[in-house]
Amino acid sequence: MAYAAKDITVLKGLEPVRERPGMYIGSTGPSGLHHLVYEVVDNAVDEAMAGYCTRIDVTIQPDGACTVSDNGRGIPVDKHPESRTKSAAEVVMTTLHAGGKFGGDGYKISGGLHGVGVSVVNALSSRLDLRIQRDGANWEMHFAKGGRPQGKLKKGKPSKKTGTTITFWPDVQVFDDVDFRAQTLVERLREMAFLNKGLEIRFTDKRSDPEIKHEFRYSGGIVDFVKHLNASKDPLFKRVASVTESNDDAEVDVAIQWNTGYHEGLHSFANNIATTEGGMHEEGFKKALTNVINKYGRARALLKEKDGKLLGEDIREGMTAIVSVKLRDPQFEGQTKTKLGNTEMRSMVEKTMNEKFADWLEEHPAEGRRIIDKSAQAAHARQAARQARDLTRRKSLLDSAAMPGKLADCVTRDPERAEIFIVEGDSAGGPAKQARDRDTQAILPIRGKILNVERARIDRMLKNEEIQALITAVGAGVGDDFDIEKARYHKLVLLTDADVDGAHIRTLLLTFLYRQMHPMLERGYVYVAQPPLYSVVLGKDKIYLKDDAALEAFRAEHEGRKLEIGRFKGLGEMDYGELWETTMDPATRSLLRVSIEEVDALADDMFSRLMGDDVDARRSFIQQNAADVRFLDV
Ligand code: 0RA
Repeated sequence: MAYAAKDITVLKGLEPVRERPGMYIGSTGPSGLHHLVYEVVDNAVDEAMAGYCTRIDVTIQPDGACTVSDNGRGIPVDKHPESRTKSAAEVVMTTLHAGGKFGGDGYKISGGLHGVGVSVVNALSSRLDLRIQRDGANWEMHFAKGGRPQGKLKKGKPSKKTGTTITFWPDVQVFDDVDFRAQTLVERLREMAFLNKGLEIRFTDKRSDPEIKHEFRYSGGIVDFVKHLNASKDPLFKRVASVTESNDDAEVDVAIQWNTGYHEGLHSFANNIATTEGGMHEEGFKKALTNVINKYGRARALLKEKDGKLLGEDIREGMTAIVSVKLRDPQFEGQTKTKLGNTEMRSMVEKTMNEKFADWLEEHPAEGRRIIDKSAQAAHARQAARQARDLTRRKSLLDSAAMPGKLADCVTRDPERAEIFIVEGDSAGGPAKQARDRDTQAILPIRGKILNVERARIDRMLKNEEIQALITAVGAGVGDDFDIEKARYHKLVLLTDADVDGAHIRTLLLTFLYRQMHPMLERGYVYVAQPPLYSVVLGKDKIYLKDDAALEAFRAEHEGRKLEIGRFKGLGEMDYGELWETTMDPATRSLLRVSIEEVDALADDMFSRLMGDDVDARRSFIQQNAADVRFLDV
């Protein structure tokens, strides 16, 4: 294969990209593949931010190519000053980092992962078609594998419009897989539209019949973003607080709302890139938010001197906020280069918030009061949790002598072999203690009394004697202090009745474990036992069936035969032999491992409904989900 001399220089220009794609786009997996699209879109967004582009179209073609079209100024088509033979467009498409050099005084602040430019997309494609509308005409240029120009930029028919259209075919020799995932692109494009108020972004996937189409345009920008994030939640008030500031060097945009939940949803961006590791803009935001809320609470006498200061974490509980900054020369730091390092953004965000969010509160006293109330509640819960934690910690200092009286501990001290059964009700605790294998199985009975904790706020759960016994038995602390390496058991088995009360107590315990002993779930140490619901006597044999479905199947199998069916109303009705055989004997039992994803997905909903005031919603939620959670069978 012989290249023309002029192509060789071009190939040299893009050669490093072909050699080490990961350096430029992160990876050659799905993330790198989608990055190609973002790279071209970012260039179009730059045009929008400079005030020249109002619409971007992204289309996945039936053959898998991607087209990105915009109505910006168009890539310059005149001869490039440094190379008299090449058009500026050719240089942009075939030289690394060429893009920015033409911007001049343009506000070039968007930019992909490394701000690498469209030439990288060209380098990693097997073909690329470029169409430009500019200087009164249509222009075209084509590139083959690796960004090799096929001829020069050609002038075509007249055009009154301006813009750039790039179609590229990702190279199968570079990427593990060249199938774009529509959902991935749609989510990023929607985010881009939120972050760039008024910009119209359209997406079409022509691979499917019918085509998938989306159109995003948000006149409210990040205010709409916050509304979108809170759509499935229960907002504390309708309004979204919005604070903005801009000067010649940078722009700050903040939108905040609170919901009745407990999750902190702070999302920050720098130049449209999600800064998941935070950075200076986040620091400035948090510091000012804490300061403004405390001052406001004091000034309005909503907070008492004796209550002490609200902490940032109290204020941010249930908050959904977007902090978006745009600046000329962003410094991305951290493990994944998603932490903003520019110190000037800390002071700019802090100052903006201190002034303008304080103004917002003055203008919205009803909202202000609700924020303070909610934060004060969170502070109260935090203090109660701390007290409970100190209490259990002091108890556990005394080691095994301090183990709760109700605990029938196992003999082994090897956590790998040790199991703890959390058993509902004293009546079942007895048989379980008799049935167990003393060497490896510990029993901790928990009385139904915990059910009376109607609003099972975590702080109240921590005060509960039964819960304290559980914490002490597990021996690894709670919350932020929880140390999984200290856990005394690597199997924690919830053993509850198969009725609504049992489901309730199970949900409460899972809630507690999720919040206060999360690593137990992460490691897969939490299980649900499956005591049978029915026993059937068939001749000399007694058979146990776990639920209605199993009973129906059994009936069908033994049609015509006389079956003596018994139903266990609760664990207490089983004798210890039955309990051992059906539920506890490792050789015959079937345990369900609780999957973290399942609890994760439930968590938000679970907390807001379980912890909320709506008793009916809470009751129906427990009934639906406690029985419904699909645990993994092991
Ligand atoms: C170089 C210089 C200018 C714009 C662009 C590149 C540009 C690149 C892309 C990629 C996709 N869409 C694009 N739109 C524009 C500035 C042009 C000027 O100063 O007139």
